[in-house]
Amino acid sequence: MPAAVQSVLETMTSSPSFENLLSPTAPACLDVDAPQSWRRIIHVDMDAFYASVEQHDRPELRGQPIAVGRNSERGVVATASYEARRWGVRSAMPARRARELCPDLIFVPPRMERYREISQQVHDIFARYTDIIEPISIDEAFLDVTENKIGEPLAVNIAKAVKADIRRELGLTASAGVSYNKLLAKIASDWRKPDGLCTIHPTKALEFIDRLKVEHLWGVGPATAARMHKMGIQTAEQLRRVELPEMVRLFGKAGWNYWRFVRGIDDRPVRPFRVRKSVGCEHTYRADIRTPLDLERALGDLAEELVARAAAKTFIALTLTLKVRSHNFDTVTRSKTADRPWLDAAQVKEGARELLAAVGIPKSGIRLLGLTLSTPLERDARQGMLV
Ligand code: TTP
Ligand code: MG
Ligand code: MG
Repeated sequence: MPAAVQSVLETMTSSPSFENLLSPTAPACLDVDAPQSWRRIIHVDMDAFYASVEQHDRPELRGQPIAVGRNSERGVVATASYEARRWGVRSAMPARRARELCPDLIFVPPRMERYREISQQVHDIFARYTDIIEPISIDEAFLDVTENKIGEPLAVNIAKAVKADIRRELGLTASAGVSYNKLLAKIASDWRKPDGLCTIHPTKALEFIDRLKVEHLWGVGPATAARMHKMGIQTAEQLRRVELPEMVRLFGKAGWNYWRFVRGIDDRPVRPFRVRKSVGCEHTYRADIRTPLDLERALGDLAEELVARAAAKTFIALTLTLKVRSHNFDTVTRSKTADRPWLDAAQVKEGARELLAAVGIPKSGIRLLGLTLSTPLERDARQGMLV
């Protein structure tokens, strides 16, 4: 990091008065057209996520250069521990190249289910502080804590509390960025990794932005960055000198965003995605179920209903739970987690039959049957995998 940027950051993060400026009455110096009330946004991203989970679960891997991925000819590194990064090992690198860079590299096969489980636990920690949580991937999310559940006015204190909970309860580290918009919170979380906490003060935002390289800006990929470099533009400050009509002419709609970003303006809201944990249905029968034929029919109907409800909510999950209440009100549940999701009624019915066989059919008759799906696949996981 250039010394100048470092010094700006030091000033920002050590400024005790910063958080008090995050108030609706703070001067709206950044958006001249639409004065904004400062929001308090935190971006949290887990450090070397898959690798850290492996090192946590397997103490013998701690302090070692590890790569999560398959050590095969066509294998690719999903992520590397910070020890391996010192050797230049990076995400998306072919395993063969990683082995060349770091001959002692230890490859660990991925365990997606475990990472999803931890991801959910991290999410549960966020939810102690706010319901406005926008998951971005398996290991990161935005939190809007302008209003929060613990009535804490200082966003940085919430970021500290989240990091401390993650460390204490999960034995993992996360980095957090705090600012008044998503763009800056995201850049800030990346700034001091691992175990970082960086705050970007609204009144220092432009000073901070000026020193960013254009590739740090949201939406500027390698191709756009290369175009900007050709035009002699390396930093956000240089990009700020390009007038709006020219920016739009050059980069279309994205140009409008760049024009705003380099002025510290980003009013995209944190869009909460309520994580549904289960979908279920149950039925109390007017007459107790006593015959195998009635039981077959009841299970079939319930399975159909469950699949339809889950489909309506676009809910996809791995665990099926059966609930059985007998005539004399004894209630038993049994679950089964499959390695592929429960998607069709025949499959659900078959699973329910197996669970019922494990529970045993109550001799007094069945008063109630219920089926529930849980252990959801996360959003991105369903589009090919969260990451
Ligand atoms: P990142 O948050 O990008 O990376 P990271 O958590 O491993 O490391 P950092 O400390 O820099 O945040 O991605 C989260 C997880 O997503 C990562 O642990 C593994 C997975 N992943 C891939 O499988 N392939 C990829 O190309 C990347 C970038 C990530
Ligand atoms: Mg990460
Ligand atoms: Mg991430």
